[in-house]
Amino acid sequence: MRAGGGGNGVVSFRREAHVPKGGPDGGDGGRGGDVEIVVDPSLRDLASFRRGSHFKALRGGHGQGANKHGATPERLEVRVPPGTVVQDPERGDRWDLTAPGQHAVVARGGSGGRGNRHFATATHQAPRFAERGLAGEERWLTLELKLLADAGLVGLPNAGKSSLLARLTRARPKVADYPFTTIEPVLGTLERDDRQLVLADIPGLIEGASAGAGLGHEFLAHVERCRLLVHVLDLAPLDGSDPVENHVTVEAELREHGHGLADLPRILCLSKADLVPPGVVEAAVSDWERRAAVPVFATSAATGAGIAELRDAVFERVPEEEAGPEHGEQPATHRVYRPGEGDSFNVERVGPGAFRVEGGRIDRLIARHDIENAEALRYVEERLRSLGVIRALEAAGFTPGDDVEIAGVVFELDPGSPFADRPDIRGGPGT
Ligand SMILES: Nc1nc2c(ncn2[C@@H]2O[C@H](COP(=O)(O)OP(=O)(O)OP(=O)(O)O)[C@@H](O)[C@H]2O)c(=O)[nH]1
Ligand SMILES: [Mg+2]
Repeated sequence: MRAGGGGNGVVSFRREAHVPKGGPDGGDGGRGGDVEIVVDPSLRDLASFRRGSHFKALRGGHGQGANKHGATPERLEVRVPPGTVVQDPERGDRWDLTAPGQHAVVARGGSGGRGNRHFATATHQAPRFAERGLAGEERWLTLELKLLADAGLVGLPNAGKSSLLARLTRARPKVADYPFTTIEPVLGTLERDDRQLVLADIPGLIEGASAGAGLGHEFLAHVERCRLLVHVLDLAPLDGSDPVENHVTVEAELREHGHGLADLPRILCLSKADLVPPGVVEAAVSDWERRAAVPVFATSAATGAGIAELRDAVFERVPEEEAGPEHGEQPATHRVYRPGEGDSFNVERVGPGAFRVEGGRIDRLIARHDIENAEALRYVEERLRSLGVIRALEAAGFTPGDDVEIAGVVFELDPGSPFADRPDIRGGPGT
């Protein structure tokens, strides 16, 4: 994400037929455009970011004569689906964007430079320099989509998860008698008179899913936000595998994945009950109640048996959400980063007759000015003096004419006697 740079201020003088010697009227540059991330509820995935991952806001317009300000462009909006977690791995910033319309400015436009009229003083009425605009903020961000589901269906491939989702909600996920039918998470809404819950069906988990095997790995992240997991266990797997071992496999993957999955409340759902004699189902339910120490339901997506009970249990077990600020307030919490904020600076001697000055404010001062321009350089020297930099340099052994490096620019600094011809500047630090 790159915000726009600020426009430059300009050098201009008034020219009118009846004004023989017009004063400076160079306008200021406009601010660069910000980059803002906005939650768009019509989006479902981050696929568009595969096509393009560079986002650049427009730069601010340059100032013009007759005190005309440069234009400030519109901010660049980058749209993401609800549930996107935006992170800056380098600076550690993190925005959790869950509600439609939530937004966060992730890169600030650079400020515009001031036009020459700002530098006119009583004795220096025709300044021939102006400030340059500052670069916009630039950063790489990681986007991760975590579904916003209240409850998640987890289990081995073919356990009957999608069939349950289709029974419980209006969602119509693909159902088939082979593993990995579901290759992308599917959401459905559980309806009750007073309440709705979102139920997620994720691809089947296999051993090693938490370490990347199968399709389960990247989807386990989707159930991190859930407040309840429904573990779907096939009572009579076609492949003849043992339900007890299958249960262990899935629970182990949830634990391995971390992120609190193992601690989420559980419901165990014994699926495909119609394929097993009723007496066996009853025995299995009480066995599992003892073994797993969680609520157990036997269901059949084919006949509908046990579905209403499962639905009620899900409603009962998903805690009511307390209306956090996250859902009412629109702006996402974010920290604004300003490059080099703070006025402090460091002076360091880097060799004989050579010094380096470091500090955000000092860097910006240099970035703003063309020090090839003698007038601009003199202005910079005055600012360095009033900010206390010259005094600090002198304390470090600097003598006029030595080389000074600031923000990668090396120049001969010769503040000389700057105030000899500038009686308007007096009394700054160091004088
Ligand atoms: N008889 C019967 N068959 C079922 C039932 N539930 C699911 N099935 C069958 O089991 C097979 C797998 O069902 P799915 O719902 O696709 O299973 P899944 O857990 O979503 O599978 P993956 O998406 O591959 O992980 C399909 O052939 C379903 O028709 C049930 O309650 N009774
Ligand atoms: Mg499925």
